Amino acid sequence: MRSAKDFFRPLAVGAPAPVREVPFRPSRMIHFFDPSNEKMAAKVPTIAPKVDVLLGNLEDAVSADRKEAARAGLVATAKAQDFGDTQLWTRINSLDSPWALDDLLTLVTEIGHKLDVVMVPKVEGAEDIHYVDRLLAQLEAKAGIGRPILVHAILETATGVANVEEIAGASPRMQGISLGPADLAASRRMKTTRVGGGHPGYLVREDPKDPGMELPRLTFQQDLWHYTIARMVDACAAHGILPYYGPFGDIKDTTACEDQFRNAFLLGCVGAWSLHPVQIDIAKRVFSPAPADVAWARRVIDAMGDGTGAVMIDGKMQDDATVKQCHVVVELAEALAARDPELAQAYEA
Ligand code: 1VU
Ligand code: MG
Repeated sequence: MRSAKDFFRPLAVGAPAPVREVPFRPSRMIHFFDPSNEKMAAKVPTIAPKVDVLLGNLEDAVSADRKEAARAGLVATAKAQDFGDTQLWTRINSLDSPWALDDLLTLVTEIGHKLDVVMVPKVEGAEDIHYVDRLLAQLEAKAGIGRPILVHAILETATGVANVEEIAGASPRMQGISLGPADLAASRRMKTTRVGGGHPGYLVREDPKDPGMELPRLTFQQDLWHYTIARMVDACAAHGILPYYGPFGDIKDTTACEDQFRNAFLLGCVGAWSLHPVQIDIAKRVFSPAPADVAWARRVIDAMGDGTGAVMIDGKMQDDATVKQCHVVVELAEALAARDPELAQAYEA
């Protein structure tokens, strides 16, 4: 293991110095598109200004015979488009595939100066991040890239979940982690066939009201993903990186998508993936704090003065701990407002 003193040294001669803190840039929705799909790629100029992150997906959902077309399509799209302050990410193929190495070689040398983050699927442990970390440093040096490309891991195997803390802290390049519920369900041998969301069979039933009478008993659907999201959020918070909910596959069920995204937001996630244009506004709505919550948080901060002691506001006790929660809400609102004039107005009203 390298010394802690070396953690912030570049891993290749001529590579940029690693970041010491993950820059917080709004990333409420990571919008996936398939660069080998001409119809989708043609929509990039209109979609890019509406999303915080645009991601050219090279992995699952791109068929094996389209992998090279997707890689070339992403290079062409990135070269043709000025993304303004929208981030450009890519999801490379998994490290056990024959495509991952060429994905990195091509993308970093051709469009590395425009790429903000490389999302790595099926990460199982720190060794996967170390492999990508060293390669990125070599390629950044070769291509003369002046700032480090960050790395985002998808948590989608049981082994990855077991090692989530070491993954989160594996490199100063680590930007964040997304939950990948579909691959994770398969890896765990869960009996679902969905992409995220609940399942009607995963429930708790109320006790019999009157044993022997067979009166109907209420049931409550439970959240299949609570444990993993909470674990991922803790690992990310402990290492100063950002947690995300991943994909919600029932595109037509916009209500359940919003619920899933909101659960993740409330638990600490900063964004989710949008797989279809209809999910962009859902993520934007959910991952931006409500104006009423921002106004309340500001009221608490004002009333708390130096942030210590206890006061009562509208019958609710406020103290050093509630004011910290309010700072989380206000800091997020201010970061989002700096990028989104509509939100800036809503938060000032
Ligand atoms: O109106 P038009 O025909 O011109 O365009 C369609 C369609 O092309 C377009 N569209 C998109 N544009 C940009 N980005 C997208 N992600 C996107 N999705 C669709 O919108 C118009 C309306 O589309 P539609 O409602 O007719 O939907 P389709 O049947 O065309 O496409 C639906 C799917 C789900 C297949 C499509 O949205 C898609 O492929 N999305 C991305 C899927 C993906 O990236 N999956 C991998 C991440 S999830 C994972 O790894 C674990 C499960
Ligand atoms: Mg996956």
